[in-house]
Amino acid sequence: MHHGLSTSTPAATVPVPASVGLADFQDLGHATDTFAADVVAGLAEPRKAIPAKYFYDAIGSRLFDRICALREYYPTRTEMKLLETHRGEMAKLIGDDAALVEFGGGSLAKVRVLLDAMPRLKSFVAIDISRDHLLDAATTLAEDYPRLQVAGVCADFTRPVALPAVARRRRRVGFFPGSTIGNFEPEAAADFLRTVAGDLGRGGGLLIGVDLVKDTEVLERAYNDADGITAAFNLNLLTRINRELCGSFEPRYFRHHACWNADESRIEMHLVSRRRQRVHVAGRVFLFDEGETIHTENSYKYTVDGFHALAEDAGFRPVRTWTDARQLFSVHYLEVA
Ligand code: AVI
Repeated sequence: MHHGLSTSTPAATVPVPASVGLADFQDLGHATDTFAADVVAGLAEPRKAIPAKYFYDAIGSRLFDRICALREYYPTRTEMKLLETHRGEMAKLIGDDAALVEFGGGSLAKVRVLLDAMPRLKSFVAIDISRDHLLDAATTLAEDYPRLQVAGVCADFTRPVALPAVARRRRRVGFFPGSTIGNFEPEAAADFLRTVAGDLGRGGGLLIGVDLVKDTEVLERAYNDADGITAAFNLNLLTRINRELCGSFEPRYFRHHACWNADESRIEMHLVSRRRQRVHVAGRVFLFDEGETIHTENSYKYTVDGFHALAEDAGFRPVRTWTDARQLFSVHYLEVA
C-alpha cells in the first residue's frame, strides 16, 4: 500500500531496460533533493515542523505498510472494501474507453481491484516521484495485465503533468486513493485538485478516497496504535535525519504524540521533546525546551459535504459518493466541470 507522498531518489539514476513491458516510461526530472533545506528551515521556525512527505524512506515506507494492516487503522481496509463492493458501478463511470491515471500510485495495489473489474480498459498511467519504485510496480502490473497498455511517468504530481501518448486521445479518469488528499493543507488540496482537473481535461473524471470526520476516540486510536507502529513511523524521521543529514537526535528523548484538532478538523502528529536539549543537524544547532514539539503531520478529515465544497471550488462536479455503513471513509467520483 502506498501513501503517495514519497520523496524521491535522484532522477535518471537507472536507465529503463529496453525489455520491460511498458508502453511508455518518462522521467520529467522533477525529483530534486530538498530534504536538508526543508528540515533546517522547519527546525528554525518558532513552531518547529517538518513536512510529512519525509516519513517515507525505505524503513518509513515499510512501517506505513504495517500501519495500513493495523486493526486500529481503519482507512485502508475500509476503502479497499468500498472499492471491492462498488467496483462494478465505478467501472461503468470510468468507462472502458478511458485512460485511467493514478496519482502517486506507489505499489499500485488498490488499482488492481478496478482493473480486475475492467478487462477491456485500454490504458493505465501511473505517476509517482519515486522512480525506481514506480518502474518496478508498473512493470509488474504490465506483466499481470498483458492486454493493458501501461505507462509510467516519474513526476511530482502536484505539478501539471503532460500525459504520455497512451492517455492523449482518450477521456482521462484520475485515481487518488488512500485519503492522501488529507495530508495537504486545505489550500494546497484545492490547488492540487485544480492541477489534476487541468491534467485530466474536459470530460475527465476523478475517483478519490477521502477519510471522514468521526468520533474522536476512533480517530485518535488509529494514530496511537497499541503496538506502537505509528510511534515508530513518526520517530523514524529522526533516525532518517541522523543518517542522511548528520543529525544528533536521540530518538528516546522524544515521544510520539497524535491528537484530534477539532477546530482544524485534523489529526496532528508531533514529536515531543522529553527534556531540554540541543540537537545538531546539517551543521546547525537547534534547541528544544522540555515539552516542545516538532509538528510532523496533519491528516485532515472531511465531511462529505465539506469535501464536495472543496472539489466544486477546484473545478469538479461531484457525481457519486460511496461510504461504508459506519461512515468511516468515503470514495467519490467527480467530473471535471
Ligand atoms: C498517507 N496518509 C493518508 C496517512 C494518514 O492517515 O494521514 C499517513 C499516516 N500517518 C500516520 N498514520 C498514517
